[in-house]
Amino acid sequence: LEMEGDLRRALSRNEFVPFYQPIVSLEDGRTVGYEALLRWRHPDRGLLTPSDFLAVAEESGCSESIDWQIFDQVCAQAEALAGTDGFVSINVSGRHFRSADLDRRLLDLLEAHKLPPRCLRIEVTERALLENASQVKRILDTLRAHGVGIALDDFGTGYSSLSYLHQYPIGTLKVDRSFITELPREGSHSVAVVRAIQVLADSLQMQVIAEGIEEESQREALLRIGCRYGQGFLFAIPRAAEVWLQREYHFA
Ligand code: G
Ligand code: G
Ligand code: MN
Ligand code: NA
Repeated sequence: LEMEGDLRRALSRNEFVPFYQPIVSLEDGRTVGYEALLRWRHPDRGLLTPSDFLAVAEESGCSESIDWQIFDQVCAQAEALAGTDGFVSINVSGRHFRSADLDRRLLDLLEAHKLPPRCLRIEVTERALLENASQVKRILDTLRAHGVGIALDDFGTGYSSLSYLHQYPIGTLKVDRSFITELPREGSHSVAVVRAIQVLADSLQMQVIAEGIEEESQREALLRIGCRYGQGFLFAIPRAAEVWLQREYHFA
């Protein structure tokens, strides 16, 4: 309850900011895009991550306001970060899809910032796709038709009914970090799962991004499987926009 008051105060003081984690080409370390990740610059407690406050924010009904504060800042920064052919992705939780006008609100925000839609990608979880499926599909179809990219987040962790994938305008599968962790062990369950996801994505002409890459051996295992993109502490932790705008990084 005390935190709830803090959250409202933080909203009014714009203490919620997006940090950005580079998404890189696994072959040469070139940055191809960024994932925006919510952070709270708390005046006393320092930099907080979603696990420190998101549950309370959701219970108290202010998580959507926090997200819109993030989306607004991302739309202001995304064109500079994206450059000529990159993108910035935002995490859009299932709750937002309960609003029938989510597509309109996001498109209005792009318009307000004069952000080219190709610069923006939205990450949706499998769970969000399955709740309220017809409304989610309509919203995603509209966004896609305007040029916004759609990625399926935490892929492989639950709900994977492969049959529904082609019904949505999904361009990217993000392989959940739990599969990357035990990747280097040849013959492991995870190698089989990631290989299967890659084959599926290739046949549906989707891009695959591996999440949570921490070791060089994982990068190598992914390249052997044919996965070309990833993100993780091996390359870079999430940092403020200014850091990435100062110079171009190559994480080879
Ligand atoms: O580093 P990390 O702790 O940033 O993120 C933890 C979780 O918070 C992830 O599951 C991620 O999807 C979620 N998350 C990151 N950014 C946002 C955001 O802007 N809004 C919401 N609702 N969740 C986010
Ligand atoms: O659920 P989602 O995929 O949106 O959240 C991404 C989360 O993964 C964020 O919390 C981010 O900080 C975290 N993350 C990014 N790279 C790594 C990594 O290499 N290792 C671990 N353990 N977490 C990571
Ligand atoms: Mn994500
Ligand atoms: Na994820």
